[in-house]
Amino acid sequence: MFPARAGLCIVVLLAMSFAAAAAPSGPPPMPPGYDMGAVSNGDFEAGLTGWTTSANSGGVALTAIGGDQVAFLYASGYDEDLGDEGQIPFSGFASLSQYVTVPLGYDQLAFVFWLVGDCGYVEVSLDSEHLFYRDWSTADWVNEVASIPESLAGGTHLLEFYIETAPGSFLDEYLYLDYVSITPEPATLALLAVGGVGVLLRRRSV
Ligand SMILES: [Ca+2]
Repeated sequence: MFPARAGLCIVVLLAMSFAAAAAPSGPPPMPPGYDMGAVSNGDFEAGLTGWTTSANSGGVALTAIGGDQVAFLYASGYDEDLGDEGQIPFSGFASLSQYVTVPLGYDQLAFVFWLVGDCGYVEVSLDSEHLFYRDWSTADWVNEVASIPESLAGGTHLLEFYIETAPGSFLDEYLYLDYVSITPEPATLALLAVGGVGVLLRRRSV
């Protein structure tokens, strides 16, 4: 599957006449009522503090867009260290991760991203559960919300954002990321609030 995809990417590359994919022109929109919830430094305003980075070519860095700090993952389509000999097949990757403890009732992973590059993919996972996948670029910031399986609530899991290039595509993959949060769904939040009020009422009546 990958070689076919790489071939397609080379065709696309030629067809596009090396037209560069658009990078973000302005800062990401902050989701309404944004709350990091269980994630540490999910808005990257403290740099990459709390996050662990990994990459085999290219890397993970931080960049400011319109004064807003966003994580910037990039993977190279070839290994510069190996020169021409290392170009095919080669698959570059980069990842950004942190361990999160998902409180009971917290069932929503939200983030804002902009993907540049059509020859690789981005995947978001909590341990072995894949919560999100995309292999085509975006033309703007995307406000994404993924459901967290109930089985993961109450436990500590590795939250990972991962990008990888297709072997032999020669193309790089870039992910701009901001406003990562793990929170209850608004409906769940209302139930939790009602539950909280119930506890208060019970305490008062004692
Ligand atoms: Ca930010």
